[in-house]
Amino acid sequence: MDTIFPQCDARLIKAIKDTEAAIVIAHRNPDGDALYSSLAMERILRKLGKDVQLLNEGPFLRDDIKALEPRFKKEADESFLNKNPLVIILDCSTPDRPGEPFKKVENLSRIVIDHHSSGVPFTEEGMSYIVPASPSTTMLVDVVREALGVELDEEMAGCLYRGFATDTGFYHFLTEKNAPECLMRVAAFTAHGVSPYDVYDEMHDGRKLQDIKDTASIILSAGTYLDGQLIVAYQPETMMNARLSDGVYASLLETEGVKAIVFIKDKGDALEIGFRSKNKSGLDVGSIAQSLGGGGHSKAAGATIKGMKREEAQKMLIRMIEDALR
Ligand SMILES: [Mn+2]
Repeated sequence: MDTIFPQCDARLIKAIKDTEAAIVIAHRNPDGDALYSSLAMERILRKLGKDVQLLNEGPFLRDDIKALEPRFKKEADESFLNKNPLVIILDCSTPDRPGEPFKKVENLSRIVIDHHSSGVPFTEEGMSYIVPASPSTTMLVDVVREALGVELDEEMAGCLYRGFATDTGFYHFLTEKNAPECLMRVAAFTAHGVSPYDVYDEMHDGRKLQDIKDTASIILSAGTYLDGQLIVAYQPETMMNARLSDGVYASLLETEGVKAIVFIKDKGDALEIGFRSKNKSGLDVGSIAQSLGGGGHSKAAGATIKGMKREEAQKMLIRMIEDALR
């Protein structure tokens, strides 16, 4: 059978088996896939009897991940570094993505497990497992788990499922190509006690009414461009909640005739740009984001723009989408 998951390099598996201690880092400003792939990897390593330290720069902005913050350190302990740990980097396409915590452990040997389409493998040959066809990093962690011969358990399955659910928008972004193998893995997670229904509620309920009103006000002020093919939304500096994006994208992408959404978030000293495109738009927003120094996937990506006013940035972004649609 054709597989979207190529075999893991034996050198990567050996590096994990041979080490006594490991540091696990995912990208800063983490989402569910970053954090839950870290937690799943921790569980796998502990089952193998390894010492583990989890690092993440944060911030832990979204309501659904805030509770996980205490499990992550901002910096590796000196005493832990003396154990010469293997550094396992998850869900990061470039060496700047893990942020501050990575600086102190840059000289240690490392492996990279990631599913972003842009980026560079920033490790030695045979020490990365990069599969852009995978809908989440947790799916790749599950492949590594298998290669290591570690049995699934309920906690691991819960983490692996949550990262998958986050990055697929609860199955929305799966295709006929990646669904068969991923859903087989999801079947195993549910057989180990994961309830998709409960996880959906856990990850969506409990939002503040003000956040939902803020989402509505961003949608109200959104404008259409390029004959309705593009919608640009704007989040002013006064609204800092990162949880608003999902709702904004989900609603605006349902607009008739739309091919892409550009979401500009004013962070005061910088503009954070989010891109989404429709599956059948033929638009690769990942490469647009990459040309701005960011990255991501072909249908979902992001970049940060500094030293530009909103109006100026917006004009440039509209032009970039227009060129890409041509
Ligand atoms: Mn991811």
